[in-house]
Amino acid sequence: MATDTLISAPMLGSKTKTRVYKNFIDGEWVESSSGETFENRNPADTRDVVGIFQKSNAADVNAAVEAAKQAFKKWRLMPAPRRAELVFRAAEMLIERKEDYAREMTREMGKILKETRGDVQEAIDCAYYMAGEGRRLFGPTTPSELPNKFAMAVRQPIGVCGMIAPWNFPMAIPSWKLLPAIVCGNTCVIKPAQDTPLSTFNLVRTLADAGLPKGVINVVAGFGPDAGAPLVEHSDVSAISFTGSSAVGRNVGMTAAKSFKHCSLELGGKNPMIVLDDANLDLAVEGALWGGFGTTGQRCTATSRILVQKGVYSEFVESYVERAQSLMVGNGLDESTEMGPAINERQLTSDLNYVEIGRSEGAKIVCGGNRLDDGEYRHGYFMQPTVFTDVDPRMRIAQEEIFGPVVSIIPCENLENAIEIANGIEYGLSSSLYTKDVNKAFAAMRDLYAGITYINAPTIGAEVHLPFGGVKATGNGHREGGLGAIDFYTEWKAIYVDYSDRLQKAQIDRGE
Ligand code: UN1
Repeated sequence: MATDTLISAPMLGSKTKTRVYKNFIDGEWVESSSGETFENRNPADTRDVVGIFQKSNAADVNAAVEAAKQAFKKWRLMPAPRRAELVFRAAEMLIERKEDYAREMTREMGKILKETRGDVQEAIDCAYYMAGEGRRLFGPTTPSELPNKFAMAVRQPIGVCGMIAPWNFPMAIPSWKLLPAIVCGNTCVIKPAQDTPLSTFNLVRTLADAGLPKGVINVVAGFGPDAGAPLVEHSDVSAISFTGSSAVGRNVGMTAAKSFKHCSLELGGKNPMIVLDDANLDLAVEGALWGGFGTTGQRCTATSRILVQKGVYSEFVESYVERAQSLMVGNGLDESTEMGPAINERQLTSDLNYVEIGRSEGAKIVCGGNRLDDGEYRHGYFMQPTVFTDVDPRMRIAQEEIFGPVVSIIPCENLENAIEIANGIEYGLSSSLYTKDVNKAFAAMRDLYAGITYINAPTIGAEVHLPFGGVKATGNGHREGGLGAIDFYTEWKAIYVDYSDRLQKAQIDRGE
């Protein structure tokens, strides 16, 4: 099956070939109905065109949903363990393709190779985990209140699921959505982020190579208003899973509500790390660097606020800044690079704008703050790792999700004060505490109002078999990962089997 074609395009100053990737609908690779396409460029070097993708619209989405609707008729009847075997096979194939896919992901997304290998690994982990779920999908059997009557609840698939994925985890997050959905017997239409469609294509191509029947997963590339909105509005789509900003998530949720679609929203974060006086300070500094500048700060779970107790404040700031200043920024394909570029010009402009906001609010900038645009940097969206200190928790840089390498350090008095600051934001995704005091750790585990809490580890690093998601403006009560995903992609059906051979009336026939 031909999955893509090559065309000649100017790249890196010479005539080289650029791949054209088509949409994947009903098992075929097809062009957008409008014939329009868009380019996917490398954010570390915008001369590098990673691929050309289809600019899809409502007609393409309609075709994809129709294919998924037809495929659902058979797929829902395939035994779940058989569906899961296919996902297991895909996991094995992803292991073989891991390095190639990681390199392509670094080219399209910018994050460093170590991290893109981790991103593919997360899809592999998810595939193994969900493959196992295919032999569970447990539901309860429970006694009936009536004699000679059997009661149980079974999980049933929902139908066609629409997915809108973000660019920061271009294979892992699509895997969190697609794999539980198909193991549960649903069929899917996914719109990858316009900045990173290739990694979703690589995941779906692998599933197709592992034997996925046509129409079970369909991919339409494109932009939110043209391709995402028609998916959310489509009357044949029964569930929507969206990861992105809280502003867009609110609209997705409101639109989905009109047709009573199941809707899972995974939105913003402003994740605090608390460092107490008794913490292992070296460990906290290393964790805060990884949490703050890993993925160039472009994780929903990024450690964007560090709340440091006064007794260790100066010492922490000094060594954190020293380490942040020496981080190697550059092209993620170079193994020595520690931090890659921003995803695109708009994100970089927004990051730099937050630097100005922080300055104008009176926070002290102690590291970075500038765009890097000389030499090799001039073709990409690079900026320095940036640290603000003496940040007041009410400042915008301490309240709003920046999604870039800009970290705010906030002094705090004690654990109680730190937890109050940590919780004093509109989001509630991840949180972390560094301490050696087990009593304080348990109090924080109880009192940090967030979907995830780490002790002596930064705010990033979630594993696929645990619930992932958050409270307040971070989401709408659903979880990805673990059993939360199985819950989202199934409907409960209660089944009663009466073998008494007479009419028994629940709540009425009590044998009294
Ligand atoms: C995200 O933060 O956008 O927990 C997803 C982590 C990764 C997934 C992050 N496993 O850091």
